[in-house]
Amino acid sequence: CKGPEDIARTASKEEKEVEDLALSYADGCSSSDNIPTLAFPSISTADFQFDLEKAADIIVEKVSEFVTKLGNARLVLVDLSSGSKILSLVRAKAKQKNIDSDKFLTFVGDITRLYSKGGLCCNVIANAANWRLKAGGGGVNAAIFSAAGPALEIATKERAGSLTPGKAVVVPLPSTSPLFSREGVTHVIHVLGPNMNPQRPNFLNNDYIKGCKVLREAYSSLFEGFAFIVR
Ligand code: AR6
Repeated sequence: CKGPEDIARTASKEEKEVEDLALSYADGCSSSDNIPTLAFPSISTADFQFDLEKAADIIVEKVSEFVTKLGNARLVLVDLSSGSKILSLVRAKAKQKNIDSDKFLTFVGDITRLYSKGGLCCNVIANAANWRLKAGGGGVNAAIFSAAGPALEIATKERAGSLTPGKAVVVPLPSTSPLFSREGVTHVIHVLGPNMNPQRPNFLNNDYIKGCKVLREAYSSLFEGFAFIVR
């Protein structure tokens, strides 16, 4: 039968073990691979229903513009399934443009599990956010806020209350977040892309002149935010 002191001792031993484990994950990630890396989803192409061909052209255009400005840093486009149409379109277009495959890659996996499930170290991840910067709602936004825990909601509120389409906000992730301790993520960059879904705010009603302009701005804001962290 354990007395209160024994219980307290056990609890603090367990806490210490959890802390050590967290540190060893973060260390494992940073020591095995310390190349600054941004993992990003394809902005606007699922819930926001943006045309995939047009989005792929813009991703490749913006990646090729920024990849040379980022020193040794890497950009990684992520999607959940190996059958992802956007990943295959972007891969083909990046090959045509001869983009350096050490600096830009595509990766199949959950953006919240890149290190623990895929062995890929990414110190920064991007979120396809909503204009209120609210947790939930589905897609990658729900996955990131849920995996990061309340620490991300608090840190986000400290930085911004809302976003306009085409803009991004860089949020440093507190070390208490499981995304930090387990995956080695130090920053989340929320990005708001153009919306072609009539059920969502800021609906562009198929105006692809405006939509493409906003999507270009969104990727520029995202990559500039990452360049700022890396510098
Ligand atoms: N890991 C990697 N990629 C993912 C994940 C994940 N866990 N989940 C989704 N994707 P979407 P949008 C891919 O719909 O079109 C939200 O509700 C997905 O396959 O998340 O910009 C927000 O609150 C697709 O390729 O973002 C906004 O209201 C990409 O991420 C709205 O949806 C983007 O899909 C934003 O819509």
